[in-house]
Amino acid sequence: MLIVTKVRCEYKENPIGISLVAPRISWQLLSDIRNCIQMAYRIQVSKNADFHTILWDTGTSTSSQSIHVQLTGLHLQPKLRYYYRVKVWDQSGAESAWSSRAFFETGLENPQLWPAQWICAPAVQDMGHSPRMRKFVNIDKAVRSARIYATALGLYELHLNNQRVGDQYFTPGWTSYGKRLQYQSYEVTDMLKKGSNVLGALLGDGWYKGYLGWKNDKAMFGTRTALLLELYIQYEDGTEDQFMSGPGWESSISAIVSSDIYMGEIYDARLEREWTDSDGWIPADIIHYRKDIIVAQENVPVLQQEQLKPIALFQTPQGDTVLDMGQNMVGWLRFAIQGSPGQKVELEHAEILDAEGNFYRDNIRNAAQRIVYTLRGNGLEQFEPHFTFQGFRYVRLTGFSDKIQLDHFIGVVLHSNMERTGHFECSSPLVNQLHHNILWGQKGNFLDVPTDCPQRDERLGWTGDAQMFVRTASYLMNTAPFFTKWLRDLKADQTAEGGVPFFIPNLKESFSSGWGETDHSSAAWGDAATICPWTMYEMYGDTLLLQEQYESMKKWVSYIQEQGDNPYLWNTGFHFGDWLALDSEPGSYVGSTDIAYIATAFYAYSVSLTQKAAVVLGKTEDSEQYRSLHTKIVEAFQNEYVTASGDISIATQTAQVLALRFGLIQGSARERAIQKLEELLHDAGDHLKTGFVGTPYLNPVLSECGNNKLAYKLLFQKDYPSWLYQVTKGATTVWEHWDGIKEDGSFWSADMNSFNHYAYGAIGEWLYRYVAGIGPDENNPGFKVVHIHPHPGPGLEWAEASIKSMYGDIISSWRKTTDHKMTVSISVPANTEGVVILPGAQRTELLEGVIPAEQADGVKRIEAVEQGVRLVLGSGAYHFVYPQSHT
Ligand code: RAM
Repeated sequence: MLIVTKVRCEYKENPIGISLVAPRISWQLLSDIRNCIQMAYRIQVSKNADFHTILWDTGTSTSSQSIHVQLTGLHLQPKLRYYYRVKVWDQSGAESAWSSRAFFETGLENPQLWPAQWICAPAVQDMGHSPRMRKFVNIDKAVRSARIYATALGLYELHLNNQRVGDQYFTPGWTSYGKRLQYQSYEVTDMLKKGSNVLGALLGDGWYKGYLGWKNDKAMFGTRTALLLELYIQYEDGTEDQFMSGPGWESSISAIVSSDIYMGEIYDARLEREWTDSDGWIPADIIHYRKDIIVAQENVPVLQQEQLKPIALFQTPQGDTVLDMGQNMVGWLRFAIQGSPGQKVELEHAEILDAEGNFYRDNIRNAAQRIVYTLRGNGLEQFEPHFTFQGFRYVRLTGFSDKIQLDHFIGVVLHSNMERTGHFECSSPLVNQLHHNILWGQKGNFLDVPTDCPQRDERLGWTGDAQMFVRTASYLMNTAPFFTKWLRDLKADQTAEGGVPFFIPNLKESFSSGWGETDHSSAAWGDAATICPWTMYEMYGDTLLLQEQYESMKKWVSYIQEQGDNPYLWNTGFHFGDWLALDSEPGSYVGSTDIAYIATAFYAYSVSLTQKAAVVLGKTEDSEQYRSLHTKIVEAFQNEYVTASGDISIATQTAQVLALRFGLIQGSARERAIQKLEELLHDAGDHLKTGFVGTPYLNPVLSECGNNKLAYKLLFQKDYPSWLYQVTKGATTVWEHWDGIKEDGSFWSADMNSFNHYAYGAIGEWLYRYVAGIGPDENNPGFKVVHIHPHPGPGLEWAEASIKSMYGDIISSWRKTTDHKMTVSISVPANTEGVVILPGAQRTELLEGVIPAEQADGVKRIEAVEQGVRLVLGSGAYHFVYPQSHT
């Protein structure tokens, strides 16, 4: 059986409102035979769901390509639904049936020329309330189809005939608002009725106008919220109608007294009114604001993803009533309550309790994270906020009656709707908890923008953090649309010289972070410009994104080249260094690894990635230039930092790790660095001292350089500093500091102590890529070739991981059995090839199932290598067994 499944358009299932750029189609093959390779595909596109008339047909196209097939031949019309289906042939000649029908729908022809007008409600805004905007729409014919296209300055929530439109939150999303603004598309056919319809929108301040940054600043992007909307209707009789924001719209106050991302929401339910209510409406103001920056939605939307029940309600020693969600989460609390009209309840959110068990929110700084709700008082009422989110595990309740019912509270988890792709489990419950914490770090911090943390008055798209975590994130979830949008913002926000702001989207020019002179371009932070697109390329085979970002990558490296007098060293300017490393004086933010060393190492790395991108994109001249630039940087690096005896002159763990990971030293210098790293770790009692920059690469370097056992040792340390230290302290997400809670129970200073900061969660990549052993192939990206090389080590009896790749599910699972055998189960998706290393195996003793591996169906090559046996496998599921030797 050959089946085509998971047919997607631009990574998405049946997207609506895509831009008019020819979309890319991807699919997966399922086959019950091993070694299945696609020989040909055929795609048909039709305007009809039954494919009655075919608009476009590729015919039988001889190709093994099954991801990102771009429909370049198709001339797209706006506002139109296109159905498509795929069939394939494999190398045995088998032909699949057509895939199930999928569709994509185009959005506006030219959103920059949107005929609708921006409307706003200045009087309501002056009162601080979230405005309501509305318009009555009369319909006297049968509707065949209806869409709303909408965006806002600020945030918006649409309502049609008293029902919320769509399931997305925090629309239009956070982009570099001055330069790019997304619009969303909604199918509303079934929400309309004959006669009078009321179309409404709530507006919130959001990132655009609310508090942002840690300096109590507001209105980073603008001072007024506004709406831009078009309702587009096609009637059964073939005629069309459009209703635009503009004249005829009205505004009034809503029950949202104030709403702010950091501060929370104040809501007075007594002010709730029907959308059809006749009181207090005044004409909306029409304003002029640019439209040339409007683009179709790029990212996956933020949705409600999960619901958590609180695990306890308790009184603190100080007498506070506190709910415990059992998980540091991001979203909000939905609650039901009954009481008297005008009764006020308050919910404050915090991540942690202090050593005495009291509610502790000092580390949240100025982000109030407070919900104040005034009751209507007519029976059971339910509330959840609109334009704010909280990062919390504990909620302090005030004003509730004595009889609080736990089941009246639900934790609603919100984040970008990325497909969960990675699963990992092993024989250590503590490591499994660490994996859980990493995953929750991603859930909490991938709310439209990759943020450093989701709770205090920061929540910014720090480039360094994103760069450190992007590989792990892309194992755990499909991050391609998420990073596509963010990288476009990075590109848009890059300075004319190519500098990269500390966070993306950048804040207004007058905002000064206080770090450095320029607020942009720290090494290891700005390198997000090269590392993130390259990671997307490796993990998803996204050449188009690489092409799109290529200029930005080039600009970043040429920015570096222009710094200082020596074009091959980066030894000028401000850098965050090995942020929060433990090898300088206690309490310092910056580790002791020389910042120019780090900067030059990343410079070399970014140039090497840009060079690789040039090769992929066929830019031969560029590639040659970057190759020679890279050689010169490496030379300069060695001259500057490698002593005559072959040692790296900077004797820190991070210094060794970077040189090894980025291939900056060879031969005996490399051997010495491996040795030195081991020594430095031993000197620290087999503990790490690395910060944000060194940590992500530490364990991969150890496993790569023949020191896998030491990597395991570090993993299994439970005392400070280590990954499991925080796990044993009860962490449910990853901490910003190795000692967020110190051994004596006290906290790192409150001014910067997040308990949900994913940077150190970058160890996740090591769990997938080394422990379980699943890695991409940069020459055959998107897992077209799957590398599987498990690295068993002391302390684990078994480990297994799976990844839903673009081609299908990859599995690697190993187990040491009690009778001293090693079993390794592997799954290689159809239309890909596996390159497998079975550590410690002997070719002659290796079985696949019960037969010698050499004879097994699907095994294309088998050879003895230093680490064990190397196999090249066709697709399929395999089960290898061999005697455990030195594993
Ligand atoms: C902190 C952020 C972030 C880090 C920067 C340098 O404020 O939380 O994690 O990248 O500093």
